[in-house]
Amino acid sequence: MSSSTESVLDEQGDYQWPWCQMGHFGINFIQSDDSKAYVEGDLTRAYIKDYDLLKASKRPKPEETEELIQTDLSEMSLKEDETEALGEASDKLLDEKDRAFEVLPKWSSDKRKGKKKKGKGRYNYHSFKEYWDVSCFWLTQLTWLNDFGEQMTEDNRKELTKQCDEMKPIYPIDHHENLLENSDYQNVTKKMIETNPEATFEEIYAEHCSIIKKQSEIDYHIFQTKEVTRRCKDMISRVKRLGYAPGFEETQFPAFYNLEDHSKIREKPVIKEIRYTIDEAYAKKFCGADPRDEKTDESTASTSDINIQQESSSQNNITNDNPSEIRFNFNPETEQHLIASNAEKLYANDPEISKYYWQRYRLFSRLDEGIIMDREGWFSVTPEAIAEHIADRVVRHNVSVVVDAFTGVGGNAIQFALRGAHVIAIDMDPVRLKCARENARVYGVEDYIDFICADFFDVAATWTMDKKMAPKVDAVFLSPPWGGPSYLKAKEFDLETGCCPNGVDIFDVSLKISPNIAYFLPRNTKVSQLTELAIKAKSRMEIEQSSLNSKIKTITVYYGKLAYREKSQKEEN
Ligand code: MGP
Ligand code: SAH
Repeated sequence: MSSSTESVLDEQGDYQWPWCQMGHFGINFIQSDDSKAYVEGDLTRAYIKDYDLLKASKRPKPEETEELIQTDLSEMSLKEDETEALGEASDKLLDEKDRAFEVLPKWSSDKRKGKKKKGKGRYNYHSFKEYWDVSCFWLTQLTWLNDFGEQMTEDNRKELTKQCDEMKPIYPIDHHENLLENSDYQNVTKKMIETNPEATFEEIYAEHCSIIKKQSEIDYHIFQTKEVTRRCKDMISRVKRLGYAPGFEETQFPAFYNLEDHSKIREKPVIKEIRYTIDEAYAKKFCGADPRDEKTDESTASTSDINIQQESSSQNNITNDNPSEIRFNFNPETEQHLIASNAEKLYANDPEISKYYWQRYRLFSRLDEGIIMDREGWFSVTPEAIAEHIADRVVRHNVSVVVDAFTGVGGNAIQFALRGAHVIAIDMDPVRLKCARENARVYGVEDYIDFICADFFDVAATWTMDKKMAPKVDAVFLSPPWGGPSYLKAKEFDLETGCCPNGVDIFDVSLKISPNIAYFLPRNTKVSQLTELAIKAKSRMEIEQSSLNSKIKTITVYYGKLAYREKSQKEEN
């Protein structure tokens, strides 16, 4: 696919299912070693529907349960006691009446350029320089007028008052809102005049400007800290309204740490600056609809603390300790418990699994043609429509070889292969890998998939140590175990402790194989952790929610070239 075709497709979000970009963010971080990092990304959603497959699964519940989610500058004069304080020097200055005005730089209407920013609300200045450019005339002249206006002629005083009025920035920082009431901005050159009565107006004016600038810079930074903290909190509440689990902690916001304090060990990257846009229309549409609070659209949803992996191993009566005993051929006589279409009876007393049976065709539309699954396969296989969408997204980026590092029963591997990719399918569980191969046969794509029964960490280590052993990999897909169906019990899913193996370690190892990673994760995974992965990958990111029949089921996080990029951004690079 040519890159121009690719950008057109991506720009449209021209996927099989309706897709939208709900938000965009850019965050500057300071990491634990004081280094800086920038992460840019998008929050998106794919609206996938599979009502037909759900219907065919003969759900016992009625259809309705599907529709769930879902400064008047009046003349200023020095007060009497302040005028006295200026002492003899002031008297001398009074003789030279208009020098207090003439020393000022010539005003021209050009200086207004860049001052007015259109739009409502606050303007987010990018730097002190930007703020100073917009406000220096007003800050220096108004304070000068306040300190020396009495020594000007009536006309000049009026003229300067008018200019100051016109040059007031639309969005002054809080400290400058009532500038002349702020003691930090009154009689700023008093000390200089007292210690150097011979000082000329030129010298006094230069000192005046320098002091005003220094004070403004201090106040600007205090203001910025408050602003960035406010923006952090605001972004987090909006992200929550979209159904994500933000995962950021207050200690990561500027108001809660001291940037200068290098002695403090920071455990997590802290936010220096944050910018975002969130589409309010989407935020409103799903306002208050935390998908985790919603009822399920499945029949007998329940959760349990049972250690699913142990159960699975005992049920299959196979351990991974002795790979030489593994038999990869499926025997329908002796392994009837794996046949998916027979599972109703097998799992009749196992509500955790029977709920998946009652949505079985959404897992594999060709389930009755010989699909096989073990217990863990049932609750961890990616629903077919979601797997189709992910495959479409991954393969369209000139991806011909995909590593499916946690293949399971093959839900994703099959869809990558169906879209023409060559798949390297890895799983350390021989029974599940056997299921994957059998299922790939049902879909006619077994020849496009290499099955490797091994620990992904071992495979990755082999490929990393010996480059000759390593295939050319275009993308890595990750769908590790989430610790069983109880992953939704916690408000926020922790990538490090929730995934087994550790989800951060999995990502680190995958990065050594390819920068292009699609990470399939629980919908309540902490956005903060996903952002930290993007810092490591030095890549942009996209967190895509898979909405299945209006319910957010899962998220897929794309890194590297798999992440959404607007056409204009593509052209820039
Ligand atoms: P789910 O637990 O069935 O959520 O998982 P749902 O349907 O929202 O449940 P409810 O009780 O809130 O109604 C949804 C999907 O996530 C499953 O169909 C799987 O595709 C995927 N999934 C679930 N688990 C527990 C795992 C897992 O451990 N690993 C992987 N890779 N996918 C999983
Ligand atoms: N996407 C799959 C489901 C994956 S479930 C599908 O659609 O079917 C997660 C799988 O990861 C399980 O099958 C489990 O056996 C496997 N797994 C867990 N740890 C692993 C490891 N270290 N290396 C390889 N596979 C692993």
